Amino acid sequence: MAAERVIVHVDMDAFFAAIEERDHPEYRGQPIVVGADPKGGKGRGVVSTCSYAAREFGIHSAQPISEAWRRCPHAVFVRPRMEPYAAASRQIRKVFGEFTPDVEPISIDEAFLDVTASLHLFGTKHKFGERMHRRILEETQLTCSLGIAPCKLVAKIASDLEKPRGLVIVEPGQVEAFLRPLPVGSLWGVGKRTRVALDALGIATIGELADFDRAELTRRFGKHGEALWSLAHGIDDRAVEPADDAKSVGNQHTFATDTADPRLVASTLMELSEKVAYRLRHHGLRGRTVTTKIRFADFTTLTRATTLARPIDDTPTIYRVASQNLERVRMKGKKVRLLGVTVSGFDTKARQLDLFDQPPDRERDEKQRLLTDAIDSIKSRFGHGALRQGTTLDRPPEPDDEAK
Ligand code: TTP
Ligand code: MG
Repeated sequence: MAAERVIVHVDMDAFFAAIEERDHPEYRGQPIVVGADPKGGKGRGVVSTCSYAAREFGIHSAQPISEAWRRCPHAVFVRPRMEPYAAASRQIRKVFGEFTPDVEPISIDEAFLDVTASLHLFGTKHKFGERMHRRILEETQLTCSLGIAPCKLVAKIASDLEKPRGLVIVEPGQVEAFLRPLPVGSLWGVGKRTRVALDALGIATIGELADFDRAELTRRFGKHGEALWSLAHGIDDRAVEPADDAKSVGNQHTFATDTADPRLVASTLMELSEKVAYRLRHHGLRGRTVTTKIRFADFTTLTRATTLARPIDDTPTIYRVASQNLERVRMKGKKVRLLGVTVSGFDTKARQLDLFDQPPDRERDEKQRLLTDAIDSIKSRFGHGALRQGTTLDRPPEPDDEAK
């Protein structure tokens, strides 16, 4: 039998709100709500997250901001600032790297680590957990919660149990007992429809699912039923897949009709640059290489790449370099079928480099940063169609871009 794996799930506590509290000592201890502008209770949009003090009023992520206002009008309401959140995300990723190279980031504030091979360097699981807490706190002045278990499923559930600053360890022999009392909805792949169907069979908890006849589940739900039965028994072989597998972030767009219109090409390039920049920032990534891909009507495809001295994640720079790449392609009135923009060459030391690089124009950089933050917060609330930085030329909306 294969050796037991040791999987850690790390999730930051009240991530955006904790960063606001850290950066604004005057907010300390007050309920903090990060999200849309409440506009005295008339605001639209939702809560991104809130501090634990605010949760006591029943405020939570994705709740209408107007309801949050109603529940606690004296809370501190702030707009999201993606830049410091992305910076903290990069910092925690760097800390994870001190513990194992097998890190799979799941979102901006959360990751799986496979520490099967490295745990012995840190002693017991408990010592490992305490050290992770301490290192994250030292580097970011933020707290996190940890679940340590033999598989992803259990590690993820465990990290959520004792938030904030939780450390829950589930030993291999305890997995089934740990899972049994939990609602079936805690299992991966159990959405609302499955929950209703299971409920009709009298299955509400993971234990009840585990006790259910396996063949009968398979008969009713096919492969999905069998997978659920396995999960209910704590059988989850999914590997931690390191982020290094993602070496680039790119988007491409196929025109509804092939085009030779330079304005349409330029504005499409701008939209692609903006999507890529947003995704980079969302994942706390910056890259040094910008690649532009162009496919002509006859399907010939060319790529041009430029590598910069500094890693970047902002729309104007990506757009500028992507355009310069395109200028190196002879178009000669040829019709364009597809355009793509990709950023690669991710630099985990991006923040450090910045400290030594004097920006050429601080004021301009600051303005761009504020604009970028504002756009990110609008997009996170209303989706990508909501707002676009303009190229000098406008164009009518196009069909959805295909993400690569
Ligand atoms: P979560 O980890 O789900 O939440 P959290 O870190 O704020 O709180 P917890 O202690 O319960 O983990 O999400 C991480 C960040 O993602 C969160 O701080 C804000 C953002 N987010 C949104 O913008 N909208 C959402 O609906 C959710 C769930 C999160
Ligand atoms: Mg979190």
